[in-house]
Amino acid sequence: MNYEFLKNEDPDVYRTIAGEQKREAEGLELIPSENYVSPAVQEALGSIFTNKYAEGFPGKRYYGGQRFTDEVESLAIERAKELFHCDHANVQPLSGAPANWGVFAAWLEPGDTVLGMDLSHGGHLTHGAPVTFAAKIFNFVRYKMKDVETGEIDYDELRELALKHKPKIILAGFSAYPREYDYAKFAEIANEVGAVAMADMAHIAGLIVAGVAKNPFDYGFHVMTTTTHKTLRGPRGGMILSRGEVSSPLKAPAKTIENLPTLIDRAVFPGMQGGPHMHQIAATAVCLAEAATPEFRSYARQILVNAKTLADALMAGGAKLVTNGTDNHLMLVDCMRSWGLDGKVVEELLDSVGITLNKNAVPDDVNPPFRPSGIRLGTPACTTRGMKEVEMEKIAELILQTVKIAEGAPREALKERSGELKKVHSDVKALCARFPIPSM
Ligand code: DSN
Repeated sequence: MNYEFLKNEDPDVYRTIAGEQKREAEGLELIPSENYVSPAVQEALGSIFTNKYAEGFPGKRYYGGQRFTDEVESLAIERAKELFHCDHANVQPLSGAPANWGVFAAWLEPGDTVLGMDLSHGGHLTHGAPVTFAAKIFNFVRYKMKDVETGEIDYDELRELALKHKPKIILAGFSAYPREYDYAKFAEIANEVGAVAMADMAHIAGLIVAGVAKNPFDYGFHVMTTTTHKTLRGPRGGMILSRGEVSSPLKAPAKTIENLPTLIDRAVFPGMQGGPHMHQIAATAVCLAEAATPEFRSYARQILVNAKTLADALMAGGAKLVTNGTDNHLMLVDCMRSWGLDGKVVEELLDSVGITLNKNAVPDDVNPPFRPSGIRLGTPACTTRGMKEVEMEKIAELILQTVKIAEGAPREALKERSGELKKVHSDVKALCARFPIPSM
């Protein structure tokens, strides 16, 4: 995009966009929840659909002028249903947290219990972390991994907790868990206690539709939430996918698992949101068509190959990974165990050489969230740029070199070593220059 109007009309905002564009182009993006959209997704997101109010759903709106909004939202819905193998898709949630709220609002009453993964074991903030508003309304009980060396979930504990607490929802999903779930076990336990089996697949939605990660719907799950901007490579947004009877959202159905699709539609609108973001929905439709292509399947396969290569190279260089590796696109390094440095220091150090990732808690972390013991990194974004195994080995080398510069050195001494950091930074820029970002 060349921003010819913005440049003249609002140079201050233009400067920030140009700055971000340069940062993205010259830096290595390893935050596992980030990615680069295609030029077509970006065009749809910047389209005039942003002008339109469209409360309601296709064919059932509260405002006139809906010919094209109906058409584009129906496209997104049908594409999502086909890709995820489900009966219904609500494509209106503004992002992942509202998508999770949509399911809670559809199915729970205040005080009801949800069984979700512990945050420090890889679960997500919106799965009931005590600081969230949801935790004030609902009762969240947490399950964990049985063994942090292998990452296996403690399914016996999960079943005991389910029998004891009688949750209304059993929630499988994560934002920092590098292994596959045993969805069949989750669904079996959910059925035993009459709970809805819900999967929050935000991180791996792209891997699921490409067939390189398991699809929870194939194992009896009832509902799945996701964001659209991570491995799915779409605009910032969310979706709720479900199985069951689809009926008109204009009439309240009985509260049965079979009626989840309609309960979810009513929970999203008018329950929680107003006008859907039609430009975002148009861009979602575009990314879903892209995700159905053979090129996207190769891309998803390469994400996994790259993640394994990067994980192996980091471990070979002495980094200690939680669960000793990865089955998906992300990995978690225990920085305290690896280098005696906390995650915040390592995040900042790597930022200074143009490598972006995020500090993250490790299981049962004794350090506080703002200075946790680990870092989280992943391969979706650099794989979009076309990087492969050889580049992953180079990235591991650059990370290890950077950390070695700081290892054992007091922070003040780092200034004296700025020449070495500058050298790594120029290697990072040289690598990035060979792999342009598609939407720039
Ligand atoms: N913030 C996202 C992540 O980084 O995993 C999840 O919402």
